[in-house]
Formats: sequence, structure tokens, C-alpha cells
Amino acid sequence: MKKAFIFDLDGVIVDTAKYHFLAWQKIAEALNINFTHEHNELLKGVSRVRSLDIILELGNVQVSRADKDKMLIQKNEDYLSYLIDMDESEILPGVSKILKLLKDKNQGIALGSASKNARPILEKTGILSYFDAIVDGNDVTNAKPDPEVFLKAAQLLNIEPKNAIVFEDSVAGIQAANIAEMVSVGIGEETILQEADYVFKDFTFVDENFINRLISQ
Ligand code: B16
Ligand code: MG
Repeated sequence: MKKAFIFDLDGVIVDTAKYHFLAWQKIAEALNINFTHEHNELLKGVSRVRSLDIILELGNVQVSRADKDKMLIQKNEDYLSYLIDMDESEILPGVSKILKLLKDKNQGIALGSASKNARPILEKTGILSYFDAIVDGNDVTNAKPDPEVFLKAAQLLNIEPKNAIVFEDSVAGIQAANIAEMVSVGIGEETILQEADYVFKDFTFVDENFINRLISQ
């Protein structure tokens, strides 16, 4: 049976969190806000605008709408500068193998990400052609845990939500998949992704047997 396999981007296909961190840290420093790796965890899967609000809340700092807009532009320009040299070596272990496997099995493949920079990242890493549909931060109005991003992806593939499988590294993303009544597969720590139907540390632990089981169930 043809299923929809929907991949989150950051933390699932590539680790762009480290670049988001560097760019947000500069913004935080300029505001005298202490921004740590632990704080960065709070921003995973969260939109750019909401991420800035979280940082400002952490520092108990208030800024004007105009200054916020400037910071968002500055952060994104800085973030994009880290992506210039990005290539296929940044694809997380095991991901390319699973994409190839799904293509060979004629399954639907989609991206469901909060990032507005998803397309250039897929292009630079050389995997854009695997995706039959891309839904990213430019296409949705409601952030995860709202299921909008995944429902749109399944709809573009013309596949019912119950026949869709979501790979996600964030708690909000797992919740979005569950609300959409899709199969949720957590990529990361089991203790954090407790709400997922299945959890794997990374894609090297996802094998053909598991994929076959998802396709036939
Ligand atoms: P951008 P995902 C998310 O990607 C990141 O996890 C999150 O940290 C980031 O703020 C968000 O994309 C927006 O990214 O600034 O590039 O639009 O995990 O949903 O693929
Ligand atoms: Mg993610």
C-alpha cells in the first residue's frame, strides 16, 4: 500500500539547530541575555518569530515591534551565512538510505517543517528530488503542535492521514502527528519523546523490516 512518509527537517534530516543557536546567541548577547544550549532546546521546531519571543521572555526584555523585525532579519541573515557551505555531508546518519528505500518502494515522501529555509537546505544537501511534496514555514499559519503542516503534506500526496507516518525530533511535532491521527516516529531520546508511537535514537536504527511493517499495517 502507498503511504505518506513525512519528514521534519531540523533534527531529523539535518542538524541545523547548531546554526540556529549561533545566530540566536548573537542576538541574545546584544541584548545582554544569557542564552545557553539548554535554552536552545526550547526553540526546536518553533517558528522564528516565536523563538525570538522566547529569548526575550528568558531575559525579561521588551523591545519595539520595529526592533523585533530588525532582529528577525539579522538573525536569519546570520543563520543563512552558516548554510552557505552546506553539502550532503550534513545529512544525518541513515537518512539517505531510508529516502532511497522509500523511493524504491514507490512510497510518498514529504517534508513537514516549520523552517522558511527548508527548500535551499534540501537543495544544498542534494536530496530535494526525493520529495514529492514540501510543506514548510511559508505554507502554514499554525505552528506545531497544530497538525496543519502534516495534514497539508498528506493532502498534497493525496493520502489519508491514517496512512501517513511522521518522523519528528520535537515533542510539539510528535503531538501534531498524534493529533492528525498519523503514526508518529520520534527521532531522539525515548525519555523526551514518550508520546511517540515508536522512538529511534537516529535513522541508523530504522531498518527495512520496520519500514515494511509501516507500509503493510
Ligand atoms: P527558520 P523544523 C525549525 O525546523 C527549527 O527546529 C526551529 O529551531 C526554527 O526556529 C524553525 O524551524 C524556523 O526556522 O528560521 O529557518 O524559518 O524542526 O520544523 O524542521
Ligand atoms: Mg525538528
